[in-house]
Amino acid sequence: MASNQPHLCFRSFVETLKKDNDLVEINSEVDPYLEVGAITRRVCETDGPAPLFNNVKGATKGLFRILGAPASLRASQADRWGRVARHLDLAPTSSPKDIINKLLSGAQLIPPVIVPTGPCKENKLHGDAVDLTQLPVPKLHQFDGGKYIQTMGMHIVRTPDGSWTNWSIARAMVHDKKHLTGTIHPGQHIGECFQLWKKEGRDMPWACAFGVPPAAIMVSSMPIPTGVSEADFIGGFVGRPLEVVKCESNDLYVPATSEIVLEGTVSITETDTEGPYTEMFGYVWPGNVRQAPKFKVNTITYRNDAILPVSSTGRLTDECHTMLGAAISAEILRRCKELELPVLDVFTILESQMTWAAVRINTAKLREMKTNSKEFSKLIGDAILRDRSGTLTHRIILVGDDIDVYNFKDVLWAFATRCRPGTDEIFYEDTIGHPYIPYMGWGNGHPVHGGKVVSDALQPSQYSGNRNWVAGDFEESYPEEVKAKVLKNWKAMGFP
Ligand SMILES: Cc1cc2nc3c(=O)[nH]c(=O)nc-3n(C[C@H](O)[C@H](O)[C@H](O)COP(=O)(O)O)c2cc1C
Ligand SMILES: [Mn+2]
Repeated sequence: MASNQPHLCFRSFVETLKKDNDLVEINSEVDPYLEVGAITRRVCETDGPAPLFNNVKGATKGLFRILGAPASLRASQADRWGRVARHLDLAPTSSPKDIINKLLSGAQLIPPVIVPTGPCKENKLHGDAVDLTQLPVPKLHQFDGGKYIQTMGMHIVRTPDGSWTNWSIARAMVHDKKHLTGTIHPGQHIGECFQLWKKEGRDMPWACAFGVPPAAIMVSSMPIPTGVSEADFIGGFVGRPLEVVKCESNDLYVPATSEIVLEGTVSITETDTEGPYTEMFGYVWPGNVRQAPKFKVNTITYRNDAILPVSSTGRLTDECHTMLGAAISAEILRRCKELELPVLDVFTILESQMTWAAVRINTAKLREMKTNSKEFSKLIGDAILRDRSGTLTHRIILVGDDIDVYNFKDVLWAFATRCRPGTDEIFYEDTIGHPYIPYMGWGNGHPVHGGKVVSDALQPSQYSGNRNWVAGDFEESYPEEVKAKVLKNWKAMGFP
């Protein structure tokens, strides 16, 4: 039977949050029309425990309860990233660095194993019983153009030749009884698969699984290389094959413990309206309706008392910032290591709404390279900003060994004081940019190209040899014996 460890089974993950005191069970009736979204949004903005809505207005036949903010942050500094860490079988006190390292720890790819059945097959709806408009799908924000069932589910598609199966997150809303409309960007892997089906002239078989193994949903937001199946990648770092079961209506496989599975096809010809949606950069553009492919749903299977995970995206801090941030940081780091660049750490800065990546340089290695600011900035910029790992990154900040990239105060200090605007920056206007960032899609320049920069916050002395300054802080501006004495007497002097 399917494994029920918390990182491999969403239901166990929910139980673990409860044990961690990181879950609020709401048993009174809550309206999926804006109320679920508003509660979840406020949880994100206050770093509150995850809300489990056990009594969603309109739910019938076990469809469905809702878990909001499944990978947002906790208020306590000690286990701030605990909810994310629980996705990966890590201690709740783990740091973002631990999370990134875990994502990169797989030594090999381990393909999934097919099991005969699993909890996701406990209930099955076919034919007329499939009516998406009858489900209590949340309308998450007031200016959203629809009810978004798909904010934290995993799209499952594969190439027509069956050689590559891609698992990824991309939003989709309910269109009518049997259809969703959802974003399929050409640069995303789901878009690449979609193009192959278009060439074949056949609709794309598709499934969307909700409440998948937490380790799987983390990687579904990770820009791993083209051609690598997320399932195999996940198997690699969890150290065992994931358990999957065959869909009822097509030849795709879904995680056996999934809470809810939609099965069907994506039309290669039909589109309809999608959006607007309140996005990860913290904005919605009312009236911004786009055309998007239609996803036909012909079968629904689900666990008893199913739970739909939901991300109420917007300003800090939700799953788009935590999960996607860790996933992108990991991929950029992997890319730098692959190219043997002298990079120690990478972190996409939450406070920049994930548009900046701080890259910490091993300055001893940098000096051996006998390079300079312009040359080195270009080397790093070309490696990241032109790669799929850096699609979302619009500013790279290069910092020295003395800066902790996980600490925004450190990064901003270096950026503000060591990077001379213009002189210490190189700009990219020919890369792919992210159109959802306001200065891109609704700004003064090209909406999709460029708008990227490498800001070098290394001092010239870090390239050439000797660090010639001392930081004006407690750590560096006092001798060891004075610091030791101050720390020893701290509480006795009356400081908390
Ligand atoms: C909560 C959440 C929502 C996301 N929504 C979208 C989306 O609507 N569209 C999109 O293209 N990517 C979205 N992403 C980012 C993709 O999942 C990410 O770029 C991933 O690498 C895509 O998979 P791929 O690498 O297989 O193409 C979202 C990520 C998260 C964590
Ligand atoms: Mn992929």
